[in-house]
Amino acid sequence: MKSLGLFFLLTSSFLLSSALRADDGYRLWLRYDPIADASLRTAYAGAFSEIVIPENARPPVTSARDELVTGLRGLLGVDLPVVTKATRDHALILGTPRDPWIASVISEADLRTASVEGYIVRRVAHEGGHRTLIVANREAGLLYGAFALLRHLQTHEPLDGLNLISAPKIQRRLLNHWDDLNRHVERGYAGFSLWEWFYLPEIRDPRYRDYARALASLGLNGTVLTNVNANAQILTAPYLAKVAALAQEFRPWGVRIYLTARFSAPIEIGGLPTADPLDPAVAAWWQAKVAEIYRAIPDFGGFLVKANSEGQPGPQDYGRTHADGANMLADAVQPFNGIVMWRAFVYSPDNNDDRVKQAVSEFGPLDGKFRQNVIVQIKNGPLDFMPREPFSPLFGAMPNTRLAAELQITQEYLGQSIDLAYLAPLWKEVLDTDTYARREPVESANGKGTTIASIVDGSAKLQHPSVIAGVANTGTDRNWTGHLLAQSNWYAFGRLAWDHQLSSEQIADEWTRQTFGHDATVVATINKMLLGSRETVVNYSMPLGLTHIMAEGHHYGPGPWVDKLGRADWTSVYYHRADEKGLGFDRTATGSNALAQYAPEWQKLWGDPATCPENLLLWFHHVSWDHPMKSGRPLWDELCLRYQQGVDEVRTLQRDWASLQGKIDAERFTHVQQRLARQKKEAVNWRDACLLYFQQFSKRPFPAGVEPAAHPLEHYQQILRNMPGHR
Ligand code: BDP
Repeated sequence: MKSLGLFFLLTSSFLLSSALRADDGYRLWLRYDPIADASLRTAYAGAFSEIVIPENARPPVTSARDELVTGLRGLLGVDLPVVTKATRDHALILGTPRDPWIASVISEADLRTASVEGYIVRRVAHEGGHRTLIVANREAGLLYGAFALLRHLQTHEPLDGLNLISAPKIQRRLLNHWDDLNRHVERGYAGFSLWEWFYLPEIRDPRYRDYARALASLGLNGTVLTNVNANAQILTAPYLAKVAALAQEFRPWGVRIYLTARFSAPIEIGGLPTADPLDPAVAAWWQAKVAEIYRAIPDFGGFLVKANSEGQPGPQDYGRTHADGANMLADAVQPFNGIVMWRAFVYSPDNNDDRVKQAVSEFGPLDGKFRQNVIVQIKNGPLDFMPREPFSPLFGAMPNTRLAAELQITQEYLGQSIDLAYLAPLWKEVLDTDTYARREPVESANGKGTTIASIVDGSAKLQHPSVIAGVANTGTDRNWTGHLLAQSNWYAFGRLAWDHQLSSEQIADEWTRQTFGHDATVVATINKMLLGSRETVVNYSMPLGLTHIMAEGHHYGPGPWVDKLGRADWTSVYYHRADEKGLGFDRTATGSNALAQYAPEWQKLWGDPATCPENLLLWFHHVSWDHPMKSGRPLWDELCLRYQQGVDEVRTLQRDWASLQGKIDAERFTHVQQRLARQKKEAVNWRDACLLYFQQFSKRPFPAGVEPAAHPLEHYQQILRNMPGHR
């Protein structure tokens, strides 16, 4: 009895200590630690006896095999033999309908649903026992199916009745890295660039493989390696050899490489006197360059281009249009099935109109003028990845053009790698929004149901290729994303890129379980923290539709006083327009009339301060400090209380996290705890700085319930001025 007791004591303390082992977060959501629930582990283990793969399997099928072997060994403690013919009951079989037995058990309808890249993961009865099948029409689907099965096990879902059928809704699911060739990451907060250009092509960090695995686990199938503020050197032969080495590392995981193209490259590295897209010598230079790229990287995906935006060169330098520039590049990559993603993030130096209108004014008239392999890539909002913006009206303004959504995973304006902001709710808010955009050819009197997601995935317009891009939050930090919990944003972007109908809740729950295990309190607490976190950041930084009032340059912390910069629309005062009468930017007909760029349904709702949702009120309206809010309070009081609410919510986040002490390994616990403490400090800074600043105009006292600022306004202006800026 005694020894049995000791045995239990030892095993349970072993399990406990292994669950709480220090963890640096490197493994992301692909941890594959032993399933702690012994009966579940035994049940799962009994369900798999061997892994069957097609004969002469090549990557990515061999990658799927390796991942399954590793994953099942870790989770279940079993070492499964890999064979090419099923020899026993409970085989796990990877196959395509080219195998007649697979074709006989999977219906054509299911195969159609699985489409080009999707999968069917199903448990079927077979000769009195069971088999688990991972079936796909093409090899990449087997890889995604393998990851789907591992996710199923890692989230402790039942095997009985297992039947997952899934296909990506968007064809090109890409990360965009804003990585410079000197390894600085623009707006990167997780260390240096992962790409070791100096060491490549010979020396290849094993991390490249783990990066590609992580992408594949989410179904991401491409990556743009370089910054949109591009450097032409990447297109020179020595760099292309390095890019080819990375392509070799990523290819087994179904990840294709794309590059940014600097429009003036023909001058800078080609020795031409011009980069005019209509000059035949320029077009010929690009054609030769593209042929050279495809010789080195046969599955090269294409180019991403930022042109005539924030000082970048572009076709307008030669009096040509965005379409002229994009089409010239598109013609060069077309013979290789390449694409050009042409960014619509433009606001011209000589245009004094409201900045948020400028993309529509520049791109709207070009609708229908782009080649079929050009995709115009649009940020979710018309300004710039703010904590909250309305959707970009450009999504509704180009019915005859392929449009991609660009989302920002890195938290440039949401507290970088210090603040917690789970972004799935922000992205869902955009993707699920109905643009009411009229379709071409007009299918119905109004365009009801034309959501951003349906435009991006091509279903609204039946236009392909479809593209979604996320500006990456990865870097050389051991945990990849700087803030450990920001891994959830990489995860969420990938999952939504695959299936934008997944809910923020489901994605959070999957991520939490795979990253932190299954303790009910841990899961419920972290899910709750994630789900409310974006709104919390909005509350203490830019509530009620305020926007772009952050500190200049590094964009961290408050700066509502920022004025007098190189251009008016880089300042804060341009956006908040605080004066003695009130606050906010009038974008109705009495103001900039940016509202007119939206469908009538939106104009009606947003155009009237009485119906405009309060979370966008100050985006569309300049309202008086006494404007009555839904709560019955005047605007000033409501504003103050929102900032206070943001601070209070961060305190709740701290308390929630503190309640998990002892339930999470000390390393990860402390990592998050420290960041939340810093976030609390920053939230207080935001509240105090913004309220003291706006109080100069409102001339009203803080309402009851708002804590007094500890310092005068100058103090906050000073600390932020002296901030070292982010690395
Ligand atoms: C802004 C960033 C800047 C980027 C620019 C862009 O501050 O670093 O270069 O967007 O997207 O958000 O081109």
